Amino acid sequence: MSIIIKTADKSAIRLSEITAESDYLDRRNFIKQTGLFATALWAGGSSRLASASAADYGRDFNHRIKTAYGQGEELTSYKDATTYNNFYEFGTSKKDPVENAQQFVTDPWSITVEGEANKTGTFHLEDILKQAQIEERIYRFRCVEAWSMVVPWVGFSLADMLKRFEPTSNAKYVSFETLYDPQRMPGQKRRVLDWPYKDGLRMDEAMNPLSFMAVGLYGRDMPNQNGAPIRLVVPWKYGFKSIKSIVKISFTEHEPPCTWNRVSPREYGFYSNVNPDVDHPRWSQKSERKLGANFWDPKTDTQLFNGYAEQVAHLYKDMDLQKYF
Ligand SMILES: Nc1nc2c(c(=O)[nH]1)N[C@H]1C(S)=C(S)[C@@H](COP(=O)(O)O)O[C@H]1N2
Ligand SMILES: [Mo]
Repeated sequence: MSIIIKTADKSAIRLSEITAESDYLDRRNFIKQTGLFATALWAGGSSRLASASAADYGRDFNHRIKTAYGQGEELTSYKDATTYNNFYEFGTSKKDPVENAQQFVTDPWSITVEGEANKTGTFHLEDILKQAQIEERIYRFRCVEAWSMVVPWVGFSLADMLKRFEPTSNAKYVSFETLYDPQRMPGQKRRVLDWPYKDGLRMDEAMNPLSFMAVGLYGRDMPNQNGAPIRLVVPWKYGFKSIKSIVKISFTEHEPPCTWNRVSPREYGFYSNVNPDVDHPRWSQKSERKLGANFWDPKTDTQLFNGYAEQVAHLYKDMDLQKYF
């Protein structure tokens, strides 16, 4: 049994060992059988990961902090979350990224920070990681295409990282860019999107405690097809806001250009908060299909802000959600 440390703010526990995928499954069954979501109960397990990928990469997620986020959620299987992907840099069909991204080399990796901040420059990912408090957060994730999943992400608070760059008072937005390198990202040889992929947030959205920089999932290094080595995860917004393989962060005074918003502003708003009452012009957003569900299973109701209203509704209290969608 591992040592359990409870912290005051979010009843976090420190795992002394990597939890293998099988442990997640056990845990899920355990939760199902007992109906208990209590933190301490699922911290155990002594198995090691069969794959040494995290270690190969020089990463150590053994000491990631377990958080209370998503307790009681039924996790999507590792297989579904890593074989059904949107990552147009590696092809436009759901099966393309897992097939085409395997040779993608993400070490070394650096991120350039520019714009309205005191500490701009280019930073090695490993240095950013050294300063980060690595956590695990189980989040729901809802794609604008009306499928969804539940994933245990490994990473750190976006706000904690952004604060270190000391944004100035002019920084009203923050934007992110994916790598542009058609040799390494073969999907970029075709102009299916205006590369590089870009997306951004209002500063107060970025500083919300839910906003997360993910470097792994299921206790493992981020698979290439899921956005290695580092991606954004904004769980109350449609999935396309959660930009992958980030190489640039810019602090700006004005709303930054976002790839899908530029493709079709009436279909993909800048905000793109999950909202069952604002349909996509071509389909309903009232319900979603969970990855791994059978085709005969009933659809799941979509929740306002993907179920995170308590944490984020205040950000939009003076806004018309139909207009600023
Ligand atoms: N750079 C980049 N980031 C991206 C995408 C993309 O095509 N390119 N697709 C987005 C979309 S539409 C979704 S739903 C999620 C999918 O993440 P996943 O493959 O980990 O499920 O990534 C988002 N981030
Ligand atoms: Mo998506």
